[in-house]
Amino acid sequence: DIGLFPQRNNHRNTLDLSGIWKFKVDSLHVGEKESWFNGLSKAQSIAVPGSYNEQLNGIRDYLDLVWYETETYIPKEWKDQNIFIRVGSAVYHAKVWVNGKPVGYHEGGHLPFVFSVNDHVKWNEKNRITIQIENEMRVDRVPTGNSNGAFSSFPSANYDFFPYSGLNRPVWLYTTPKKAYIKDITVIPNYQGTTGSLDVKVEQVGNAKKGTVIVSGDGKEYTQEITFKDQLANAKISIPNVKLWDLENPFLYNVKVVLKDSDIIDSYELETGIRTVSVNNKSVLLNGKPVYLKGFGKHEDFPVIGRGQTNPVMIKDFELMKWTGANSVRTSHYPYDEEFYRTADKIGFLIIDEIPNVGMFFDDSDQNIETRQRISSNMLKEMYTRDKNHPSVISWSVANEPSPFAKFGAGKETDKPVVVGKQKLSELISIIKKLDSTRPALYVSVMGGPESWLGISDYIAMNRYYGWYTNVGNIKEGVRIMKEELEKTYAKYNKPIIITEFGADAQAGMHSDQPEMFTEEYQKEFIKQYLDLTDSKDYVTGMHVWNFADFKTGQGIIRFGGFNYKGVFTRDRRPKASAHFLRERWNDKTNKKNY
Ligand code: E9O
Repeated sequence: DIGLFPQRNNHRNTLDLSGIWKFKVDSLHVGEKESWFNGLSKAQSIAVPGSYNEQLNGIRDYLDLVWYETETYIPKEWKDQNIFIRVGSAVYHAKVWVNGKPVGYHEGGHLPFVFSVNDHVKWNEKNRITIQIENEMRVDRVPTGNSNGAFSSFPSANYDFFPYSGLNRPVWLYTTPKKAYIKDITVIPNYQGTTGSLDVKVEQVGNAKKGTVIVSGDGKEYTQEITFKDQLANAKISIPNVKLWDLENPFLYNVKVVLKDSDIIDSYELETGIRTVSVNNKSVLLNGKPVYLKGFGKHEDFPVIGRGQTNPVMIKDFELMKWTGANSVRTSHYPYDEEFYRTADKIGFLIIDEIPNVGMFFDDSDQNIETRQRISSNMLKEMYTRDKNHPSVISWSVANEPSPFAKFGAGKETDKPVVVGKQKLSELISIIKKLDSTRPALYVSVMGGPESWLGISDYIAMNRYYGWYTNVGNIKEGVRIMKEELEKTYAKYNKPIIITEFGADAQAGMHSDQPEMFTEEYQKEFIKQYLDLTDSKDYVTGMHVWNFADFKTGQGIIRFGGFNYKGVFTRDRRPKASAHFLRERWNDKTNKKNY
């Protein structure tokens, strides 16, 4: 379960457990036998949120069992409330105990999970919260590790970003009313002419008869009474002279849901925008108008903190993206912290939201393929539930760079991994589209992968590096091949195309008169020539540079110092030449792509 984002109001309360926790490595797997959930002895101190890898000495590459513990009093005012624990993200597998009693477990990083703890809390004394986590690199996980795949690295993963582990996001306790409470709210925006509408679906736990939905924000209030049947109720709110959510004016409406019998039992508020997203044969459309997606693939990545939630860095990254003239971002390669989406809603930024399904392959045992598929579809449901009400989210990505084979390659149309892969990816796309008919869905393709897969996306997403990983050192030849592939793909599918990754490593401060690999000049030239090419193609609906900033990788021979240097900013967010170049290019109003 995910639950609505914790909220404090007259009927609900929250307690953010961020701070210094106890921490202990359990490399011998004795913790459960020795009942470490009854109290960690000889523990170290560690900050939550934050990846553990770089906080403490000697455990950078340690991905096996670890234990976290904190203690807290629970306010006596919470006595007649439901109490839940919510973990923002635990990478990868987590088990939770409260006062020594198991309350649940969860598989998969980067998505929140919630357990009821009503039966286990104590009053007038401290409550012990224990979380056991492990992040082993295994082939039956998403993303996969130890697959003997294309990336030869240590730790051995089928992707390059460092497998930062632990409690990367805050842990909360929160309450809801006992009698009945709002479990979920789904808001579907639309408009006709100048009249906006919000379809509000409310799900409760309990037996409240009635409720109210109140929409406000433009100085007026639109109210509708709702009646529950089987714990579900619907409102359809009509808003005259609607203020649409768009990039220039990301207008947000406040949606308040109230649950009541004779008295008010519960309430919950969220902010959302009214906008539509669609696709024609050339563009992604926001409110019916083509939008050219300028931006980046990113990572949640910062020295020492690792993948830990850091709001100052998150805000800074949006500032820098805006500084370059970008309007969009893909949450490569996992859903980001929830504050990221709340900020994008407010500032008017577009998000392609991606599950942690990176480097998937299909030349494996049926059992592993099925296991990973089950985990991926769960992740899709969890991401949808968490992020569905954000106007900033314009598309769902079900996978990054899946390949029929662990070692890349397209294979033949009839090869089993090609057939099975296409079927599994199509299934993921149909799962998310069944949940959400209001947003396009796609998977992000790797260069050299099967052409026959490309058409399953609503718009085609390509990661391409001709002139870097192939045609090494030869940008001109790389761009020629890129051109050929673009033209061929569009002719075949007649769907808009976004290049979701293109870029080159550059060591900040390394220069050459003629562009040469790893210099700032080469990176800039690579990006420039790709943009020059795609500016002339009206069906290219977006260009996302890989990457926004340099980021930590595992160790490998193409990762000097343990980093991927494809950032247009350094890891400490200083611009390289290409960041300045993009700023000029993407702010140039005479360029017809900058609509
Ligand atoms: C995924 C991203 O997370 N795409 C990779 C990025 C990279 O820089 C990585 O950081 O390595 C590029 C994949 C390129 C695959 C090349 C295959 C060549 C076969 C023809």
